[in-house]
Amino acid sequence: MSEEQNAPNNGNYSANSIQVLEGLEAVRKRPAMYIGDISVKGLHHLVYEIVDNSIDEALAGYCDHIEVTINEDNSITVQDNGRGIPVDYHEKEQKSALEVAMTVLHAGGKFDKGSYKVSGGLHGVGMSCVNALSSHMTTQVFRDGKIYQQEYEIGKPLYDVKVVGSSDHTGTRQQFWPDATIFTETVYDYKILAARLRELAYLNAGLRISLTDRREVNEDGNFRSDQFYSQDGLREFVRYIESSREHLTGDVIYINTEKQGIPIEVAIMYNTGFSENVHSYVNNINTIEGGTHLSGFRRALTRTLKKYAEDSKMLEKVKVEIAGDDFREGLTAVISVKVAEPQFEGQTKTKLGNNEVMGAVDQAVGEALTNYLEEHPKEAKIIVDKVILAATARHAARKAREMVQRKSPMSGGGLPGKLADCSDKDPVKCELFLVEGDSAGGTAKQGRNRLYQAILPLRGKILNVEKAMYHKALESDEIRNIYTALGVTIGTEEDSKAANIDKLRYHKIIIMTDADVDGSHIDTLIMTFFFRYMPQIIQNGYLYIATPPLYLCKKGKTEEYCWTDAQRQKFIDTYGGGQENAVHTQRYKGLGEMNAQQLWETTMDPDNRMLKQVNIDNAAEADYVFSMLMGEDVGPRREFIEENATYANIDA
Ligand code: 0RA
Repeated sequence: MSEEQNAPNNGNYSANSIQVLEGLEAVRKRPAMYIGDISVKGLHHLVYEIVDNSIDEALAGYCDHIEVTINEDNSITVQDNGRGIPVDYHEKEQKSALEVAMTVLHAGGKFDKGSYKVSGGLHGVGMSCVNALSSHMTTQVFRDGKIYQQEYEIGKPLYDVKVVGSSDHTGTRQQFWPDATIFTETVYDYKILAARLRELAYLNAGLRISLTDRREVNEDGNFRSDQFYSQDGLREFVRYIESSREHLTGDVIYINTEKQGIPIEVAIMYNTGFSENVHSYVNNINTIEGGTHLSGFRRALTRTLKKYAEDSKMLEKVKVEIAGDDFREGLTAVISVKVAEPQFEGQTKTKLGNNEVMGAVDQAVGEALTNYLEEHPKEAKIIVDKVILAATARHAARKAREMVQRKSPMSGGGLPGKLADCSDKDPVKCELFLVEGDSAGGTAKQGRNRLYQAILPLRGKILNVEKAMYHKALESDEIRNIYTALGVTIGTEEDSKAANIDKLRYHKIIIMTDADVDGSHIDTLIMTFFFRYMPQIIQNGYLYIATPPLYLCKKGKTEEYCWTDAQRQKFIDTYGGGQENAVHTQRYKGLGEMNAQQLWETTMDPDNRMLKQVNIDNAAEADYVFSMLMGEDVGPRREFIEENATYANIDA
């Protein structure tokens, strides 16, 4: 409960409103504390805060459609068809309940609707917080045949709630303009919103969520728009994530039940690949650090499959010991639980701590999986065979790992021969460049600042870990070199594939490749490796991509590096047109065409360079995208690249 709610109410309206303003002032003073950050993430978080309230209304059973619109001016409108925020007079606060909801911090909790609050973790701070961070906000409530309205500026009401019309619908409509004096980024990214809204639709079967972008029309003259709706919930969600992977059996093992008063929904699918992709949610929040629900799931999966394999005598001829991890190779699952009073722990407050959830999920998954295996002996055998194969491969991997560790004793400080290390030893200050090719690697070694910049040249394309067994990955020289250079040990399979991430020797790992399709492919391979093997590196914000220029334009003494065709054209237009003058542009097809000084100036010097930080905005979507990019299917990949590629037109 916030302070102003604890404060005694002396009936003094103005004293009361001053307290309210102080609450919202706190949000404006430290916005990052409330919404994460004031850049892209926080900007999009505003939308989720508003949508969450409508989802609460859907969970309570009164709303089945939410419409999100990005308006021409980058304001956002969220409209739902719920009961509408109550507008009656609030005795304690001496104002309309609507005004309280919009202006009192944490007022959301005041409406006890007996449902599971969607909000949780670090954020979930409610509509008043969005209001405080908006230069303008308009709320309309459709209720009792009327339309009620109130507007605000940086959270302060411009007038009392008033009736502005009549309507036979019910619902709530919110429009807000993120405050440009607070946010460093104010342009919404359609894809970021779409990924989260799609996820929400899967997590809340039967709820229709639409997204429309009114900023531009596409070729057919319509606004870009998507409808997210899932009849089958998580069952469809795993199918979506798995759509580019080769299925092991084609079945989705689906559980939708309630244990000890906790609603539990789980969908499980096996593929022929080698990674484990389990996405877990508590009250619609992605718990990236896992927690008790995930532990319960894993425990039940291991126990049930092991018992089935033993009872059916499938393990008799198997020589190797089967471990927990073997049951999860090629496993994709989504777990969603609703917990009335979730306790979130961990570094990013995305780890569920409630102990009672472990047993509930364990029981639910154990029962359902036992039934499935008994009823589907053919599929059960295929799954157990895969587990046995995984165990066998794991033993081979252990041997390979022991080889690696013997060859390059990490405790003894043995570093890869190709690494040109930096002299500073403070990881916070140090950068490792992963460079495409020995030749560019050589240039980078000359051009770098050797105090804090280390160079590791990589030979062409590194192994696609999406398609390789773990022990194969460990046998690859390039992958071993990356592990060794980073200083992290290759983990045991039991926990994570990168143990002791705290030993990491660089807090900036920068992928530097040619600005062409091959370079991008290498970027993707390296990102896939980190995403699957050391996601902590990405989660901590340590992974970056360098952006070398495409052109050096010269006219007389004027020189300018250009990163896009448009920049180059502008240079030509400014310093004299004509094809002849375009010949004065030097084209860089690869890093190797720059000399050491040029590479330093444009791509490596912290004062001039532009690094793109890699982050996992939405883990389930990233899982889908990586498997699609690295998978067999050409169609969706081409589509994705055509839609997202931004290379200049370089004829190879
Ligand atoms: C509290 C009580 C009732 C509805 C809501 C809150 C509500 C809040 C939001 C926020 C966005 N959309 C919303 N829709 C509903 C129900 C009051 C009643 O009719 O009894």
